[in-house]
This record gives sequence, C-alpha cells and structure tokens, in this order.
Amino acid sequence: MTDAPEFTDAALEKGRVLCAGPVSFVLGAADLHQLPESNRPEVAFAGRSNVGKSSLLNALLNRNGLARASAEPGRTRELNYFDLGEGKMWLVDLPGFGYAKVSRTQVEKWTKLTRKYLRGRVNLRRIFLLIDSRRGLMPPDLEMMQMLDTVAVTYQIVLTKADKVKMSEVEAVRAEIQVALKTHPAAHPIVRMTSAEKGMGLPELRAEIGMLAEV
Ligand SMILES: Nc1nc2c(ncn2[C@@H]2O[C@H](COP(=O)(O)OP(=O)(O)O)[C@@H](O)[C@H]2O)c(=O)[nH]1
Ligand SMILES: [Mg+2]
Repeated sequence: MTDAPEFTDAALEKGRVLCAGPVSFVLGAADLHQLPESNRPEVAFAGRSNVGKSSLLNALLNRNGLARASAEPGRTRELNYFDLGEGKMWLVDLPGFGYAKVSRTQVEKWTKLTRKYLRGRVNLRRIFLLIDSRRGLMPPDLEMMQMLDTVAVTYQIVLTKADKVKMSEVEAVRAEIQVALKTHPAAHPIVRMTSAEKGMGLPELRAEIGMLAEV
C-alpha cells in the first residue's frame, strides 16, 4: 500500500517519547527580531488556513488547546514557538496562508515574513506542509512550494483529515502529489497521511520529528 519506508520500533519509540515529553509555548512572534536563537534543531508546520494545523499539532503532542484551534480562520498572524523536550527542539506553528478574505497588503506581509524566516534559521531542518486530503494541492500550496524550493528548505507534504475521505481517495491524492513532487527540488519524496481525529499517521510523523531532533 505504501512506498514509504517503515520506521524501526526504536525510531517510533523515540518520536513517541519526545512528543509525550515536556512541551511549552514560548512566544508568538510577529517580527523576526523576537525569535529565539536558532541554537537547536527546528521544524515548522505550514499550511492553508483551516487545513487542520492546530488540530494536528495538538494531536501529535497529545495536548488539547496547546495550539489554539482557532474558530476564526486566518486570525493567527504570528510564528508560534514551542520548546519541545526542554531545549531539544524548536517546533514552530507558522501563520496560515491562502485565506480568501485577507487583503493583498497582508499577503505581502506574510510572504515577506515567511521568506525572511526561511532564510534566517540556520537549524531549520524541515517544513511540514499540510495539505487537506479532500483538496490536494491548491494554487496557494504550489506558491508555497515554489518559495520553499527557491530558499532550498526541505519540506514534506502531510495530508490532513484523512478520515474525511475514502482510503482509496487519499491514496490517489497521495500518488498524484508524489508525482508532482518530482519537479520540486526541495521536496521530501514521501507524503504522509494523517488524521488528527483518528490518530492515523501520528506515530510516523512523531518518528520523523524524533529523527530530525538528532543534532
Ligand atoms: N474530520 C476531521 N476534521 C479535522 C481534522 N483536523 C482538523 N479538523 C477540523 O478542521 C477544522 C480546522 O481545523 P484547525 O486545526 O483549526 O485548522 P487550522 O486553521 O489549520 O489550524 C476544524 O473544524 C477541525 O475540527 C481531522 O483530522 N479530521
Ligand atoms: Mg490554527
């Protein structure tokens, strides 16, 4: 069914332990000057507003309300920093993009901030780019991918809300994306499928994070 290599039990366990351990919200930064020092491995989560980013973060870390599941899409305009494992890793919730009601000025502000962020973090290991299983890649996702290719920051596609569609449909979306990724130099070749609701794919995503936490 899947061409993704299996994780070893040790890798799954490492990810589980890391994500079940201490995690704390550090700050929400609207400006890059506010960011903590890039002194440890860092991973960031990006995606269109309403893609299920807050839900996935809460599910991954097993803590409700850690990343506020915002009722108002497009509200979060900050880079939210979490300290994972008391100094082991920075986990970043990037502001959502592609929200229809946002003005052009705000889009430009977001683009500038994001590009600067991506260029400025020396220990940024990977961006998890969340894509709704029901929709696949949309124009704003492709724009984000292009930006990531340009700045050469590795990104991995994570399908969200996989419980909302038939497994055969999720597999089809995934296969289609994996083909599209071949022309994106900074893309990680493996697409992960998740459901925050059902817990699907979470152990594997935790294992990815655990591997990236290694210095
Ligand atoms: N069925 C289902 N719904 C989800 C899942 N993840 C998120 N949602 C719903 O999708 C909506 C947006 O989720 P949220 O996490 O706030 O998205 P964000 O804007 O990307 O942070 C909410 O109504 C969630 O309940 C999932 O795995 N399965
Ligand atoms: Mg959110």
